[in-house]
Amino acid sequence: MMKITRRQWLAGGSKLMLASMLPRPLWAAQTADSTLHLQAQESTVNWLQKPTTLWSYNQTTLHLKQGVPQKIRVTNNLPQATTVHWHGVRVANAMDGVSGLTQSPIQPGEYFEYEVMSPDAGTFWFHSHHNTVEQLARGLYGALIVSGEKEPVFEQDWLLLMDDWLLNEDGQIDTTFNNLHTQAHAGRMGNILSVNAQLGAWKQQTQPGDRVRLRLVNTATNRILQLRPEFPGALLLAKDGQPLMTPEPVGDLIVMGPGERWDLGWLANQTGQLLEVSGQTPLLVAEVNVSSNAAMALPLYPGTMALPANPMPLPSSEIDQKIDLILEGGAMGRLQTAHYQGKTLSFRELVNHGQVWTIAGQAGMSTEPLFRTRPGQTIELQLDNRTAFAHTIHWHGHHAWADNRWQDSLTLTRGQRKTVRLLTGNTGKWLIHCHMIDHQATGMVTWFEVV
Ligand SMILES: [Cu+2]
Repeated sequence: MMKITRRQWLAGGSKLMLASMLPRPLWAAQTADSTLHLQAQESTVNWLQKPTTLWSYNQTTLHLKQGVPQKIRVTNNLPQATTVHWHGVRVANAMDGVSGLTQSPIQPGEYFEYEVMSPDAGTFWFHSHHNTVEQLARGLYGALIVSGEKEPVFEQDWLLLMDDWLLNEDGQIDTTFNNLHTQAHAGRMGNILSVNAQLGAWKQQTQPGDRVRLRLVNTATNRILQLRPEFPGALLLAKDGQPLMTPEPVGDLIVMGPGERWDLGWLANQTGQLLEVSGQTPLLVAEVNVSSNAAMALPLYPGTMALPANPMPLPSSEIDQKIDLILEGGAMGRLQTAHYQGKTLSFRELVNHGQVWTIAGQAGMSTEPLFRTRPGQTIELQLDNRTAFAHTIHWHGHHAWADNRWQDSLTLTRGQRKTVRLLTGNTGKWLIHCHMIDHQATGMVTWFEVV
């Protein structure tokens, strides 16, 4: 190990002094300017009669260029440690932001410098991945828009971050983040729906004939959004940041589990709206008004709206490895036993450890990965939801081919089975977990390793 002598230290010190007296070299200024500074901090919103305190970032939307590395310095101004996960971005593993797996958490008052390079253009988001059950519920997330050079022009490019908040009678974030009974069911549900951190419907105005791109992100901790799009002629352009090969009609309902994204596109010709219909009465989420001189519907040109493909290969039909991803546990799940921290425990014993959900017979993180593989391998994941609840399974740093498209998250209804093909990419340790954060926190999390 190099020993720093007093003389070296003095020499270094005097150089430093000299440097500070000289005019700042241009490259230093450029370096400083190109780093994005993200602060995790307290903030307030005025949704009710008095302010509500949230945890948030100083920037709610980050813009990156496809394929261009971006340094992002995250400074933690919160009273507890944190990390940032770049959801859906095929980052280098050390940048994935998983506390305890890919990095140590950023302590209060400290910072961590991420370098995020997205090979894909599209709609992503970022959020805390440390004590997520509390930090996401308090609002610690933002949108990450990666733009590509060859994307078609849209006169309107809008983003909707939709969230579900649980506020108490004082209008503050309810702090019962870990209620095992709730967690063994569908998870903590909110009593407030926000769109872009505002209460009430999000409204915009556009001209007839404008090409509209609408990026939908479900940032809720546990709630599945059921959205009814009423935008005539609207098409699905991309899922989880990956363009569909051919845009498809949106249909009557878009079901979005926590963390999932959809990009919609249409040619504005009449006023349209987006409703959330999971509750007893539909909630108006968004309204796009088109000035009334649009006399007739305009023809659609799906081809002109198609987003260029990202550098994802077509899925291989040759499977290198098959992995069973059986989801078990929860209320009414009849789980008998599971592995937890190297032991086989009864369901009752698991509950005593705050664990109620399992993936492939294992509750929580294991010391060994679920599987170990090499880059460029096609892994068939056989998802089998043997529980009485829906789950949104998210794989880190990768997309998997499911329902004829690349996705980083997939919602399975109770009892549903689905086979997806994951193409392994960057080396490292990657999580697979339920993005209903209450399920993740109580066992539904595992990992795989690419070496
Ligand atoms: Cu789940």
